[in-house]
Formats: sequence, C-alpha cells, structure tokens
Amino acid sequence: MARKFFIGGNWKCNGTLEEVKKIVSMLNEAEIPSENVVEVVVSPPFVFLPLVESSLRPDFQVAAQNCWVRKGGAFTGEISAEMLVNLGIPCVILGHSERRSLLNESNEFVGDKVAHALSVGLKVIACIGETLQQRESGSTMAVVAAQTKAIADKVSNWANVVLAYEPVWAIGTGKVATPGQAQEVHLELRKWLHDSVGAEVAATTRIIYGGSVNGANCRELAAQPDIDGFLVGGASLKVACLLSLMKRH
Ligand code: G2H
Repeated sequence: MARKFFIGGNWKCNGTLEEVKKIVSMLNEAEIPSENVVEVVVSPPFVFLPLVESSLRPDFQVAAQNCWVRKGGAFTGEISAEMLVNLGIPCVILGHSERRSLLNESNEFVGDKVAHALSVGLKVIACIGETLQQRESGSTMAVVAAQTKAIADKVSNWANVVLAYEPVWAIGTGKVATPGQAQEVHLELRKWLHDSVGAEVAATTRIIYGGSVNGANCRELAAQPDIDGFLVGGASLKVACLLSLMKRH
C-alpha cells in the first residue's frame, strides 16, 4: 500500500488570535492538491485549538503539540489526551526535541505518552532525532533507534503513528539535512522497524522529515524514496511557504 504524503505544520509557541485567524482563512481559501494526494495537519498552540478545529477546512486536520502521559487529574498546567479527544482534536505531536531537551522528556516518558495517546484514539506524530554532537560522534542511528525502541516497547499497533525524524541540529537553524543525509537515516529507520517490529509496519509507517524545511528545499527531499512527508516549523507560519510545500512535494 502506498504511503500517503504527509505535511505537518508545527506552529510551536507562536501567534496571536488575529494572526491565527488570518492563517486559517488563507489556508481555507487556498487551492491545493486533493486530500487523496497529501494529508495536511496543522498544529497550533493549545489555546487556539478549538478555534482552529472549528474554522479550518475539513480536508485539513488539527494536531496538539503535546499531551499528558496519562489520564488527567492533579497535574497543574497539563492537558490530557482525553481532553483533546473530547474537543475533537484527532492528532498530537509527541517527543519533539524542544520538549526532550528543554523539559527533560526521556525516551521512556515519550514512549509512555505515545502509548497513552494512541490508547484513547489519537493519531500521533512521534518525533526523534540526534544532536550535532551525537551525529559527529557517529551515534546517529544508535540514538534514533533507542528513541524508536522506547516507543516500540509500549506500542503494538502502529497504524496511527507517523514517525518524524528531526535532526536537532537542523531545527530552526536554517541548516537543513541534505537529501542524502535524511534518506540514509529514514532508510535505516525503516530497516530497524522491519527487523524489530515487522515487515508490514516498516512498509506502511510514514517516516517524515523535519528541520528547516521550506519551499525551496522540499522538492529534493520529497523525491527520496523513504521520505514520506515533512514536519515544518518556521515555514508553516508563512502560508505562502506552506502552500508551496503542498504543491511542490
Ligand atoms: C522542527 C521543525 C518543525 P523548523 O521543529 O518540527 O521546525 O522547520 O523551524 O526547523
């Protein structure tokens, strides 16, 4: 089965109410390839989720940028996966490197979060990726395999998981991985999934790339056989840039 190309826009901690309304209305008016060709998900900050969910065109989906590791309760400041489901939010980004590094989210914690989010019916964009120091010391594959294993240890059904390979050194730096660098890791990840999880999961799971993707560099990356889409940060806030990504992949 062909893997449908996936474009996620991660707005991170950006935007005012007015800016978000403007982005949504520009996306709504845009002519883009049909949803049969590309799956589009935008991920606003929590406070804008209901607005975006209720006003965004129905062929695009909405994702939260995080959720709590288990059922809600006395966890001040957290948002539970159940709340997202209750709001009609279908998807969540988990394990982003900004949370791994700034908030000390461990591989095991991310694995638990992925498992819990899936268990309540959310789709998950699970992020993995190595730092520059890890790449330079030759441990890229060991790092991303350990991050993926922590998810695989807790998850048996991968149907609702998209794996996002985001090398930390490429995130928000303007220093995008070359198509060859990204393809090499995606291929190794697919092999890892094949050997450690199963042939069907390896063949069907979308592995998307994130890290300084924009309209100018996306075409060559998208042409790589194991790159099934993008998770886009900065460029996704510029609607023209996001649209050019959808049209050019
Ligand atoms: C990585 C990416 C989106 P950017 O965080 O997930 O951000 O495209 O700004 O590098």
